[in-house]
This record gives sequence, structure tokens and C-alpha cells, in this order.
Amino acid sequence: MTDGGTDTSRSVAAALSARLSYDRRRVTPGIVHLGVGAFCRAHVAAYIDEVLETDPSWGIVGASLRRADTKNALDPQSFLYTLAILSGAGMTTRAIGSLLDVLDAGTQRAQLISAMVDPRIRIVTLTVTEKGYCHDPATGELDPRHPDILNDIAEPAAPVSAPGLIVRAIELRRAAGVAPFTVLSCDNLPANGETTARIVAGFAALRSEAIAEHIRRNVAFPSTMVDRIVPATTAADRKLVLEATGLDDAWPVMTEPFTQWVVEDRFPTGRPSLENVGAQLVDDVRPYEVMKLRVLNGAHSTLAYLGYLAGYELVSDAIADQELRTLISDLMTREAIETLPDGLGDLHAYAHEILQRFANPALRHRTWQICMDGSQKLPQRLLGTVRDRLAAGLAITRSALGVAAWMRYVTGVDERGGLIDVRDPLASRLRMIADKAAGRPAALVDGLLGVTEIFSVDLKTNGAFRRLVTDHLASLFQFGAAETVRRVNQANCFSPGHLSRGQAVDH
Ligand code: CS2
Repeated sequence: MTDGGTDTSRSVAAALSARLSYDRRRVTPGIVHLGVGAFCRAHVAAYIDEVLETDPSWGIVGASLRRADTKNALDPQSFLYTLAILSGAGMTTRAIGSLLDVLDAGTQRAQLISAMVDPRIRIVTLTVTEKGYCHDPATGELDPRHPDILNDIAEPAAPVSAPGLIVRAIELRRAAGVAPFTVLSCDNLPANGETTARIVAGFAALRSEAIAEHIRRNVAFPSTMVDRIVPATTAADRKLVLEATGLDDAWPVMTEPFTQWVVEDRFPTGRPSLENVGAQLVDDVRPYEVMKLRVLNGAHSTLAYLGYLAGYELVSDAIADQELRTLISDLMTREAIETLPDGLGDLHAYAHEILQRFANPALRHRTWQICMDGSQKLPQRLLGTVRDRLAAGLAITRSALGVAAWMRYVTGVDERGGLIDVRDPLASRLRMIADKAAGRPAALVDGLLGVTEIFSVDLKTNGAFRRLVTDHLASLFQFGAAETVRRVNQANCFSPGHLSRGQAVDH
């Protein structure tokens, strides 16, 4: 912590500190968190903040791997910040003190690695987003040609990627006789523990089989399902917090009342008592993860692409459109849910609650934000549903429309001819494919289905899938998103959900 900062930031820190129900001076670090974005600050850090009331040994040392903006904003206020919880009923705020420091990996790499080697650190948590895993989203395997991975193979002592940092720290801990930490991915990846384990061990094997073997044998990678909607903080949010609390917090975080954390209980190096602060500790997270990825995130992405194309800036406005709401509700209840295992409780109630969460009028969540990184999100959010339903001979009308809407979006030109700022690690490749297809739906589908990082061969070669996506895409080009959604709803309002011969031309 620094003792710099202005009078304002010092008074913000003092006021927030006074609101904590524990003595922050007694808190010691137990977790290093890679990727201190808004999500982590409203989720992992909020749960840990409650843990600190009874156990001060789990403070968090955060790290920003890409941008130093969080660090720069929070450093002057001693890394304390306001969590604002927004709903139709108004706003409540809470002070969060669990973040003890934020290190900027760009300029403080050595310090970050020392923090990860500190024996007091027993868990490394991650929210580095899908693309931070440097993997191939279709297979879940490390991408050995990823520029950050190439860098970290060449410069193992100065890693820039999450896998590179983790392997370096484990290697140094091993050399120092310190037990490894547990690695806890909190990103929206399928089987995020196993996937992270495979990626980290895969990266280690490129360096030394001995360290890869050490990781496979001795490092635990429990899986988790995380859920809380957290839009990026804006200047308007800061003003809102200032008006409500009187505190000029430089970097508050805005979220919804709902929060969920399902954690696989496998922590050989110890863990905080998360069960006492609302998390669910279970033996097998997979069913929960698939549920959340396919139902919530699949619906979120589909709503974001269609909503953006239809001209809606905010998720809450898009879901207020009755046709979009019907489409999204049907996507969840008539397509995604049917692919899920039993034992997950009332899934219709789950879908209903999600619709209400999307409709939260106080959360200004931009469709554009959710549209980002589609190449990394599509496989687990929509393509798993598509694959399972095709195998069972079930209709994929709405899931295929989600895929077509993504294809329409990555052309980079909206329905009024304006440019779309497509943010995606594959953006330039996607754009080249779109330019080559020059607005011909079949050519665009062909080109994009050939992106093997997203579409596996079984989908690429599935005639029904290809036809349906092409028809949807043709409709999106010809009639636009709003009209396409209306037609799909109309054609399918009585559909039993089974794939019929006429399905591919259902609008
Ligand atoms: C969203 C998620 O940005 C996105 O892609 O779908 O971040 C979503 O808000 C969270 O997963 C909700 O838990």
C-alpha cells in the first residue's frame, strides 16, 4: 500500500475502512488473484471480504495482467472501494476491504512472482476472461503458437501469460521447498478446473517434463461456477456512488443483488470457509457449470448480438422488446434446458429469474460489452447445446440464430451501414473472412465454419446446422434482426422442439 494520494482519496479510504466489520490492519494475504477486473471485485473479493470477519488470513493480492487502470485508481485509496448493488428498488452500497494490493504485471512482474511464491499464499484465483487462457476454445487445449505463450517459452523468468506466471511461481515454490498453491479458475469456461489444469500442465511440458509432472501430481485445480452480472464501471456510475454515499470513490463497482458461487471442494492447501458466506461447496461442479454457461451465458450472448444488431445499447432495453424476450425465453426453456442433466432443481424457475435479471433497469449493461470475444465464448455458450440437440434429433432454431447473429455481427458493419467495433482476439481474421464473403450468406457461413478454434469438424460438416445458420443469416441480412426474431417466433410458437425436414426454412 502506498501512503500517497490526495486528501480526497485518503478520506475515501478512511470512510470505507470505517464501514468494514473487521480490522483491516490484521488482514494478511492468503490469495493472489490474477485479473482484477470488475467481475472479481464484485464477486470473489466480496465473498472473501465476508470471510475476513472471522478469518483474517485470506486477504487478496490482486494483479492486473493487461492494464494498470484498476491499480492506478485504487492505489491512492488503499485498494478499498464501494460495491454498489443495483435493482429496481434502488441502490445499496458496501465497502470492500479484501483487496490488499494490486500489482501491475507490466511494471511489477518480479513483485508479483514473489507474492505468488510467498508461503502464506495458498490459493491463486483467476478471472482473466476466456482469452486469458491462451487456449483453443473449441478443444480446450493450450495454443502453443499464442504470442504470449511463445514469449513465455522464450522468457520463462519474465512470463506475461497466466499459465506462464503460474508455472514460474510453482517452479520457484518447489525449488524453495514451499508447497504449491491451489489454482482456482473463476472464468466462464467449461470444466474450468480441468481445462486450466490441462493448459497449465501443457505449458509446463513445453518447458520441462519434470515440472509438468510435478503439477499433474501435486497441484489441485478445483472447478467453480461463478455468477454475477457486473457491467464495466463508467463515469456516470462514479457520480451515482458519490451522490449516494458522499464518497468520491475513483473506481466503485456496480452489480446486481444476485450472486452465486459453486465450488468443487478440493483444496489440499486449505481454503477459506466459503460455505459460511453463501458459496455452495460440492463434489462435482460440472452440471452447474454447463447449466450456467448454456442457459444464462448462451442467452446473454444471443440477446447481445441480436439486441445490438436491432439497435439496443443496453441489455435491459433489448429484453424489454417482447419479441426478443420470447426468443430468449424459448432459447433457454425449449433448447438449452433440455440438454442438461437431472438434479439441478427447477430449471424453468432458473430461466425465469435470468429474464428478470437481464431486465434489471438499474444495471446499465451494454450489449456491446457482452458481444466481445465471441470466438472465445461461442463453443461453451451455444455450440454445446447445438451439438447435443443435433445428436438427439432435436430442433436448434434459436441456438442456430444465436450463431448466425454472431456471424452477422463480426462482419463489422451494422444494419444502418455503421461500423461495429468488433473486439475479439480473432477480429482481423473474422473480418477478412467477412470481406471475402461480401455479404453472401452461404459464403460467410462457409468461411466462418472453417475457423477451427471455434467450430469442430462435426459441426462444420453437419448439413442441418449449416443450412439453418445460413437461412438465419440470409434473413438477418435481408430483413434485419428485429424482423428475423419476429419471424422465428411466429414460425415456432407451436413447434414441439423436434427437428423436422422443414426446419431449415422456418422463416
Ligand atoms: C456476460 C458475462 O460479458 C459476458 O459475456 O455474459 O460476463 C455474464 O454477465 C456473467 O457470466 C454473469 O455471471
